[in-house]
Amino acid sequence: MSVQVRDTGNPFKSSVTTLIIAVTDEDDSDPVFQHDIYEITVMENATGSLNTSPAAILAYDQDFGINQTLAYSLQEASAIPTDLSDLLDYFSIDGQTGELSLVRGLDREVVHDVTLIIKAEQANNNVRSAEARVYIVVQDANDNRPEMSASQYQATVVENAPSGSPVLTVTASDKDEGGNAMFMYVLEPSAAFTIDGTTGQVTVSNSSILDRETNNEFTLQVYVVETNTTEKYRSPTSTVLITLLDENDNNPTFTAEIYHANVAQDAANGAVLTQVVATDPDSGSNGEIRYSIIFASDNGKDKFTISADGNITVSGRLDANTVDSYVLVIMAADRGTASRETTAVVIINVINVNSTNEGGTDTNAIIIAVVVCVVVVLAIITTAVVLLKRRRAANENPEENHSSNMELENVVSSS
Ligand SMILES: [Ca+2]
Ligand SMILES: [Ca+2]
Ligand SMILES: [Ca+2]
Ligand SMILES: [Ca+2]
Repeated sequence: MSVQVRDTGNPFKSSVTTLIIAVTDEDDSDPVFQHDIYEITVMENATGSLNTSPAAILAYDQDFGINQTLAYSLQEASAIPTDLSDLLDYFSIDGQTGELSLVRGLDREVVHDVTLIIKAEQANNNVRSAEARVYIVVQDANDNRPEMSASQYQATVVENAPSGSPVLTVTASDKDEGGNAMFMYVLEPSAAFTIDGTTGQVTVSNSSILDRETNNEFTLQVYVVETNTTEKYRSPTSTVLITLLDENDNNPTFTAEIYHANVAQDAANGAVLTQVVATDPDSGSNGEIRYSIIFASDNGKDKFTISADGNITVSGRLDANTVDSYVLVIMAADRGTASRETTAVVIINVINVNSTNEGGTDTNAIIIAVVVCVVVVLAIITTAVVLLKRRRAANENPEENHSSNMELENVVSSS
């Protein structure tokens, strides 16, 4: 600045000179960061130097001269969604340059947004300091395989269910994010069932294979595979066990179309004539069989009864002289809600035991008696003829009389 000096005379005399004042700085200001907030985007699992935005971390001292040296340090770290207790240890900052680094890789599935508070303080006076924030966004890497929600699934579906019928829905997940977490469902084998690759819903794809009587259980494999990644990671395979529920789709079947039986007319009530058997491959009540006599010839319905196990028994008086055979129509019906049935014929011959057998005995006796009589008569006639012939011969030749008489005696005694 200019300094003038003058005397008090009139007019005065003066002189001007330049005065230079040197101002010595006093440490009266804190340091300051160039930016209050720095931002960083870093890949999951990456380590090394971090590039901050909008510029490299830098603080400066607002004083000049002796107070310029600053030291950088990390103060605090917090994260979303998980606040790791050792989060600060993942980072380091160069005390002199302020360069920020990751010394351990971050797991995005654990922390994906980190906030750091950094500090710059004067090397000679740590009371003089400044703070700034660093926001770090962790970007996803495809470091997780998708996983099924269970290792085994079970479901039931009624046999013959039409194609498209829903059976069950399986689920899976991938801890990664975005395209790294996209996958599709795969079901193997896919002959009878199919899976919606997007929703995991399993439906019937071929109803004709769903015959419980042929195969009542299907064991399938299900897994998911990534669709948007280069790795195409696959989940472990889970099992899908599908059990078919029965539908009443089979008629009972008799072991024969026609059964034959004989019964003595004097058979007691309850006597078993024969057993008819029908089978039904359905399960439960759909395969339980009831037998009934739905028709009997000659009003014979009351004369016979069929039991729960198919035994046909006598339940009325039989008389072969009146009716010597009956035709029964037997029905086997299952107990399904929509009952199915089938029929068979039983032909029953009634045998007249008493009269037939006793009559036979009488006839035989008569026949034997007649035969004996005929034989005796024939023997007498033959003997007589022989005697007559020999007597005539003796009259013609008397020497042979003695022997002839002897023979005659023998013949008579033998007869
Ligand atoms: Ca993944
Ligand atoms: Ca990941
Ligand atoms: Ca049935
Ligand atoms: Ca069935």
